[in-house]
Amino acid sequence: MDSSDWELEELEAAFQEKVGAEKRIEPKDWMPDKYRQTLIRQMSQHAHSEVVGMLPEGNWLTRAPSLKRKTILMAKIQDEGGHGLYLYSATETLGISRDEMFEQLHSGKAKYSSIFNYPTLNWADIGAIGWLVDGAAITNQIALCRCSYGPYARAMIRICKEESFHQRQGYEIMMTMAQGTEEQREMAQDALNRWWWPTLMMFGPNDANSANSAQSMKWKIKRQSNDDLRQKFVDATVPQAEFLNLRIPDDKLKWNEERKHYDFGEIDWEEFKAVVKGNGLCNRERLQARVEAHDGGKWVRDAALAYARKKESRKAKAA
Ligand code: BYC
Repeated sequence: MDSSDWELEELEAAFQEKVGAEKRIEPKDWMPDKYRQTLIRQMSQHAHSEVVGMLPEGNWLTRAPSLKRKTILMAKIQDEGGHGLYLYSATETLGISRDEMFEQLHSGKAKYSSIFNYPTLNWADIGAIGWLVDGAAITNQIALCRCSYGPYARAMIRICKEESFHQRQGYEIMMTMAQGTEEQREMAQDALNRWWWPTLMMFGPNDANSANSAQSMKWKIKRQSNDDLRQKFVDATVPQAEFLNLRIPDDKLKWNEERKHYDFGEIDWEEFKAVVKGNGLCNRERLQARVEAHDGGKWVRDAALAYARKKESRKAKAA
């Protein structure tokens, strides 16, 4: 072992001690390369999920059932775009450029949440996304508010506040439909049937198969395991479904008095893997929409850059 190895070991030990003492890591602090890479991976994927996540809901903007519903949905979608922007900015503090992140998304190298590869077929799907998808996102993101990396943790605090409004608006749509006509109730049930299992997949593979969890927990990037968060979500959501008088599509779902948790059935991991690999119902459509939006926006970026350069050169001349 030469002196640089010693030095690295000492730096790593000091880093782990700092993390263990619940001190936040900030962009200019020393960090192990793998910590940086893990954060870039997770945070950029999270940012992409927010931005791709605008697409399934955008599908219903022109067909929202009232002006009130349309304005609420528009505000929610804009919030998701904003979340993407905070997260891209927070990820840039780790030394990757936004262009590189977009390149990774557009080439299919970077992942985004599997959930956004499912279609939104009826208006109740917008309720189900708010209730279930945002509900699952909050469950996961509350834990991330205590992430060891400062910029990520701070972004999460604001995002969680906005997500909780999204979750409530989704639940309110479900309640309206569940208490509406028989046809509306059936639409709400149909949406729950289609979104339940994909929502459970959002939390990622079971702990035993989660490649990144052990190290991410040690570094306090992740504070709770995939399975613990999934269980938390199920426990919180079952009574909400009961209140709506809707049935969760799982015959194995049952309260376990001993564990004080709901038992639930096995996720179809083959479906999860297929969706993550790019073979879900909407993967191609989603990526194509993002690439077209990026290409179509080039003139706006060029114009903004030309304006900024002109302003700079005027300033320099005046000085
Ligand atoms: N989909 O070792 P694991 C929102 C990948 S959007 C796709 O457990 P990790 C909203 C995982 O990346 C909120 N891929 O990974 C927006 C890994 O592959 P790589 C989205 C998944 O990172 C609009 C591999 O599987 N939230 O709120 O320790 C409208 C092994 O997994 C998925 C976030 O992004 C998946 N579901 O844990 C409405 C939260 N699950 O990267 C709402 C931030 C796993 O090694 N992310 N994979 O090639 C996280 O908390 C963690 O990354 C995860 C996975 C819990 C998702």
